[in-house]
Amino acid sequence: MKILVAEDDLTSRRILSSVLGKIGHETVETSDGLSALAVLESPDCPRLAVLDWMMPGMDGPEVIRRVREKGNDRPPYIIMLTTRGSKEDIIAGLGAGANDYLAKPFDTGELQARVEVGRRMVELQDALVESREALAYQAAHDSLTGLLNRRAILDRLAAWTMEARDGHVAVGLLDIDHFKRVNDTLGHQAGDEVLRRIASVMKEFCGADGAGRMGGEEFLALRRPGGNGDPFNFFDSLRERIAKTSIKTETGTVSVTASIGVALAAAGTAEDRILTAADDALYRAKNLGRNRVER
Ligand code: GH3
Ligand code: MG
Ligand code: MG
Ligand code: MG
Ligand code: MG
Repeated sequence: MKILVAEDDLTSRRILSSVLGKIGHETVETSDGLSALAVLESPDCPRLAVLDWMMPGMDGPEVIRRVREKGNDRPPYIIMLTTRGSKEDIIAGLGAGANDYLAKPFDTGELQARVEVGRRMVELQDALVESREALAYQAAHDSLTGLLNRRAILDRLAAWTMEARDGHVAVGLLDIDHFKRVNDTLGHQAGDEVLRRIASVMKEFCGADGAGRMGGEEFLALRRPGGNGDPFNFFDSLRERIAKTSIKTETGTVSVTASIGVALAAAGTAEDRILTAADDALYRAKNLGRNRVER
């Protein structure tokens, strides 16, 4: 693990580095508070730091205070080194945001043990951050296709219409035509494969941000304001592209068509009004023979 050693005294700094090196850590050394702060605020910041109390430029507690103020998804674990043994200083150091402290002159075994505690804390924290990120991803994405799920794409629509001000977000509600036949003739697995392929075509057209699965074989495609040309043409080329895509599955090769209902959403338009308008247009597209775009 990479560890910052911030200590102005050369001899102590070298000893710290060598002790930490012996238990397999790589150290970054600085001899003053400001460069310690710069290292701790860098994007590739070490996850663990041993910080001297008294240093030129800025003292240890002030460095810690600034690092904590700034906030960080993965905050460094900081051990304060101090010659002062007084309770007040320990309280001040911990109050500034240190995780632990070690009195100088330090005992090698104790330093290694405290760094080991720090390493465990950092690993625990990283695991928590990762599982939180994984949960957030799962909560926003459809597991079959990897597209945004219904709630996430509708949130995106709301956000884009808010940003649109005087433009419109074009909304295409897309439903695969006679999709039931794919399941009936080639099986459910093949049906799933078709859904994944359609999803990837939609991603290509709308970006991962602008494509979502509403449920079943129904998708939502968004186009931001300011895109070139009529949104109708945009959705019609999506429709055409889908119709031309031949999809290989384990049980056979198939192609499908889709019908799309288009509606325009301006800032302040209620979500259910947009969806109703798109749904009405989709209904017309189905009634007029499918494989078409209506608005
Ligand atoms: P229409 O042109 O009128 O839309 O006809 P359709 O057959 O596409 O529509 P219908 O609503 O009758 O059938 C949709 C089918 O989609 C029924 C359902 O079993 C299937 N389906 C929904 N979700 C999934 C899924 O995740 N995987 C697979 N394989 N099939 C699904
Ligand atoms: Mg010092
Ligand atoms: Mg249907
Ligand atoms: Mg359908
Ligand atoms: Mg449907």
